[in-house]
Amino acid sequence: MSEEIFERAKEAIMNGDAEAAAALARQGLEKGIPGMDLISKGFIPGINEVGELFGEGQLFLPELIMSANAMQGVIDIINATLEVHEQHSRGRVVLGTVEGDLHDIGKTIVVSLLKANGFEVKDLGRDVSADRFIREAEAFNADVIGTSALLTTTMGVQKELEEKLKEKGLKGKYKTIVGGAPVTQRWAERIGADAYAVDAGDGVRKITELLGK
Ligand code: B1M
Repeated sequence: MSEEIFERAKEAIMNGDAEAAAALARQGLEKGIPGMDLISKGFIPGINEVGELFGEGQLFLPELIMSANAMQGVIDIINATLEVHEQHSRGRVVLGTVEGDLHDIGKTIVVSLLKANGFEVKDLGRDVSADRFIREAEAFNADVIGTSALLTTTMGVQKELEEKLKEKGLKGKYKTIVGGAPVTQRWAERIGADAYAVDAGDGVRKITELLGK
């Protein structure tokens, strides 16, 4: 049963059918399928396939936008079901998508999962400059700065952040974690980030490790 819902969820995103995607998200939740499973096993494979077809020139921007909108609707529905644990903060994180980059679907999933796991998170949204990450971390008294980059052309902002933290003598004060489809462990090591996460669950694990909790 779950497999069928995952397959239909993938198709709904590929068809850019926001209504069908929302209905499947609700149906899956009603059947007791965990929200994160619906996202990672159904909807994400759909948007990844769309990305591949777009990259190959088989889909065009309007279709990409329709699929992205359908994905956003589903994320909103599933986020609303995640329980937020606010009693004992496990750490303070500022997180955003880097400057020049408007891809925020993955970042929003990471934010939700962190909150659901007891972290205090300030979501800076998208198109966030290295300077602003630092200003916000200072103001929020953050432990961790998390950056998401989806374009090979915007990954450089993650490097710029490391450089600016060093320049300002703040490198040891905040732990940094990087993510996003083109980002790798190797990139994290190259720029001197403290951690890399492949997906939202890995983000929670890595931040927990960084804070020694
Ligand atoms: Co665009 N886009 N897009 N896009 N888009 C990609 C990234 C692309 C790979 C598609 C392709 O060509 N195959 C390509 C980039 C190529 C490259 O850089 N070499 C691309 C392009 C070219 C573009 C435009 C330039 C297209 C144009 O205008 N001609 C344009 C750029 C706009 C801009 O940013 N300035 C553009 C626009 C868009 C939309 C607006 C239509 C839409 C985004 C809507 C939105 O986000 N609100 C969009 C989409 C949807 C995609 C794809 C298809 C899907 C991205 C996504 O949401 N994935 C994408 C192809 C792909 O990545 N497969 C593509 C699902 C999401 C859950 O995954 O974001 O990877 P992801 O997040 C994951 C992990 O990476 C990780 O956890 C998340 C959950 O598992 N993670 C972290 C992410 N951040 C993390 C941070 C952490 C930890 C983990 O800690 C800090």
